[in-house]
Amino acid sequence: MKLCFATNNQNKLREIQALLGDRFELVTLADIGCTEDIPEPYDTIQENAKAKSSYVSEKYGIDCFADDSGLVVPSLNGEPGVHSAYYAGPQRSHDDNIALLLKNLSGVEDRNAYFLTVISLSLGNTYYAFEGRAHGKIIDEKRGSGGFGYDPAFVPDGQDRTFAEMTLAEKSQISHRSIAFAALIDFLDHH
Ligand code: ITT
Repeated sequence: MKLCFATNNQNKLREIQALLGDRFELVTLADIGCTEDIPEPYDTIQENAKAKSSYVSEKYGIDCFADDSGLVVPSLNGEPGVHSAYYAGPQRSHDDNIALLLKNLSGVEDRNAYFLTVISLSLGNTYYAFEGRAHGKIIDEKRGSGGFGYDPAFVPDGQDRTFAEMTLAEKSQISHRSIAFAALIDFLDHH
């Protein structure tokens, strides 16, 4: 089945490709000639995922799925949330974002956090949504060099290593993105 995965993020593409195997023929935004920035104007991860999939399916006439993710820290009123990629500014630096997160959490007792992934699937004229969450804690230092984003500061529940100290395969067994994509794949298998 041919589907567009609306992303330019190579980290995500690697993760999803590892999960999907060859069950689906994925084409990327570059493959369909979509080089413009897709607007993500909303205040929620859910709405932005849908905005991306609807933009691609309507403009390029192809079935498509788009994901949007973020780190939610309840003791920071849900921040960085929808702003995760550019929490510390438009330079979108993972190091700057983690530094700001650790600064904002210094002295804060409640270190609970979760990663949230929402996938919006546009199939024919219908939209479907799938969610995955990975709960854990933000530690007060960075550990590990794998992964991306906030991984070096996030220890998932039941683990003693950060996501950045795990291999891609280990992270993929428990990650928010894997859970959301498992739901997407299950849906597609039965559709
Ligand atoms: P797109 O171009 O595909 O939107 P992105 O980098 O904005 O790529 P996401 O929307 O999935 O990626 O995630 C937004 C931010 O949330 C991302 O830049 C990271 O800071 C953070 N994030 C998401 N998933 C993460 C993960 O698995 N590990 C660490 N940080 C993550």
